[in-house]
Amino acid sequence: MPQPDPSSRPALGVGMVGYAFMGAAHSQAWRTVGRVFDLPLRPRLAAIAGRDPQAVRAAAERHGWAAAETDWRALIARDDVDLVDICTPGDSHAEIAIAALEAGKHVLCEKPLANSVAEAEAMVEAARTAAERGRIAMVGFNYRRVPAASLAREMVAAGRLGTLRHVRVVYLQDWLVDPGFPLTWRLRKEAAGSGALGDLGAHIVDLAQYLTGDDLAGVSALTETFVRERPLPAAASSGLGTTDASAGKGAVTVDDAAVFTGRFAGGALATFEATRFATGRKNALRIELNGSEGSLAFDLERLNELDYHDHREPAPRAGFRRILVTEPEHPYLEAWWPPGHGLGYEHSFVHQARDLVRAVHTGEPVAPTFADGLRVQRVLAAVEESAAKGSAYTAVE
Ligand code: SOE
Repeated sequence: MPQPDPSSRPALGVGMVGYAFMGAAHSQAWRTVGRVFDLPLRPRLAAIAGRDPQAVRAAAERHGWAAAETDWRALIARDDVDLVDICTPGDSHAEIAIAALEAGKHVLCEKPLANSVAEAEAMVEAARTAAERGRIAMVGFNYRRVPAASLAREMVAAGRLGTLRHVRVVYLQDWLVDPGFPLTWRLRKEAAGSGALGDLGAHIVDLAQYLTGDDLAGVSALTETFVRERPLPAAASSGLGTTDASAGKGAVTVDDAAVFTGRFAGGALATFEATRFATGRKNALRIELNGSEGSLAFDLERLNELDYHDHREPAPRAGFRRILVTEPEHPYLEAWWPPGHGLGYEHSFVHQARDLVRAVHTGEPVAPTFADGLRVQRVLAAVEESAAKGSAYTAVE
C-alpha cells in the first residue's frame, strides 16, 4: 500500500458551489483523496459558495472548507481556487461552468451536465477552448468509478463478453411514493430539467454507454408523472428530504418515471427504467450485459460484487459466479483495505477526485468529459421527444 505524503505536493485549490447532498459527498472525497492515493497535487478545500450566509458558513465548518462565499462569482475570482466543483441544481451548471472555464479554472460538474442540449453544447464549446490552455472539464458520473463497474468495463473491453446483444439497466428508488413529499427543486422542470429521467436515467445511460464502449443510436420511450401535485415546501430544501410542508400545493412539472428501449450503434438492444416509485428499492442501479461469449451483472446495492458468466465454459460447469471486487489488483483497490474489506457509495467520489487531480497535473482530458455529458443529454432529449410522440422510435441526434 503506498504511503502518500501530501504535504510535499503543490496545492490544488478547490472551490465548491453548493453544499447539500452532492456537496457533502464531494467534500468528503476532497478531504480524503490525498490521504489515500499518492497524488501529484494536494487538494486544498479553499472555499465553498452558497447564497445563505449563515448556512454556507456552517457548511464550511462542517465539511472542512477554509472559507465561505455567498456568490459563486466571488468564488471563481479567488486566486486560491484552481478548480471549481459544481454541486448545484442543473439550471445553474452551464452559467457557472462556462464562467469558471473562461476564468482559467478546471471544472468538475455534477450530472446531468445541463438541463438542455443547447446548454450542454455551450459547455462543450467552453471546455474545448479551455482545453487549449490545459484546463480540464469533467462531469460527475461517479458510478463509473465503483471498482466493480470499472472492472466490468475492463472485461468488456478485453472481449470477455464477445459481441454484445443485450444491455438491461434499471435505476430504482422509492423516495417519492408518499404524495405528501414536498415539491422540492428536483420536481420542478425549470430547476432540474427533468425528473427521474435526468436524475437517474442520466446515470444509467452514461453507465451503459461507458460499459459497452458504444453509443445509443435511438430510443422509444414512455414517461409518467404519477403524483401531479405536491405540498409546497416552506423553505429552500436540498431536494431529497424536506418535509416541512406549508399550506398549498403546486404542480409537479417533471416525470416520476421513465421507461425506454434503445438500440446501440453496434447493434445491441437495450432496456432502461428510471423511477422514484419502486417501493422497497432505495438505490437499486442494476445492469446486466449479455454477449455472445458471456454475461456480466452488477447491482449498486451490492457494489463490491460483480457477477460473471463465461459462456465458453462447458455447460455442466458454466454459470454465473460472483467476483468479490476487493483485491488489490482490482481498479482503485491498491490503496484501500485488505481483500474482503469492501468499499461504499462515497468511494466512487474519491476515485473520481483521484483521476481528476491526476488529469489536472498532466493536462490530459479525463472521462467522462463534457462531450460525454452532452452525449447523455442528447439521449435524454430523444427520450423526452419519443415519449411526447407516444413512444415513436426517435434517433439520438
Ligand atoms: C437522488 O435521486 C440521487 O441522489 C441522485 O441525484 C444521485 O445522482 C444518485 O447517485 C443517488 O440518488
